[in-house]
Amino acid sequence: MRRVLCAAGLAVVVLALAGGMALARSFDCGNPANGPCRGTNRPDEIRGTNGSDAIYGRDGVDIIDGDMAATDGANDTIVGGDGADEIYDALLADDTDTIRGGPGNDYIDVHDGPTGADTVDCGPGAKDRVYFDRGVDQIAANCERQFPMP
Ligand SMILES: [Ca+2]
Ligand SMILES: [Ca+2]
Ligand SMILES: [Ca+2]
Ligand SMILES: [Ca+2]
Repeated sequence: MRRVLCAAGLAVVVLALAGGMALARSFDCGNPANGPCRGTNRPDEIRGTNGSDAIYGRDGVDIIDGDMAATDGANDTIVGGDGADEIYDALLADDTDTIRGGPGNDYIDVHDGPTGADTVDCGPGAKDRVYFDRGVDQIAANCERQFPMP
């Protein structure tokens, strides 16, 4: 009996290790008309569509790209959630995007052209970085490292 319990305990440990080492989930968002595009509580790689996406990375260090094409022109809302996320909405789209980094030191890029005033709120974090269009995009003071681009 003792040996059986021991084997069961080992199996639980192996499963827990496998779960912790799971790779990031990588996926494309579906039709935005079907509702928001949500990641998992682990690291995700999420790609938006040519339409107007609402993307939530949730927990984990996520990589999120709101645009698929340089001629997008649709307005995205992206929320990184917890974790040091990388958020891109910068494919020369000239659209008006709303980005919220959430907790963690996020990297946010909304440098996409002279029209379309993007709004960025980096949320908690001591070293949030944002690259943006100088004099066009609205960047909150909680983005500690601001890089205005010409
Ligand atoms: Ca996630
Ligand atoms: Ca996240
Ligand atoms: Ca911009
Ligand atoms: Ca942040």
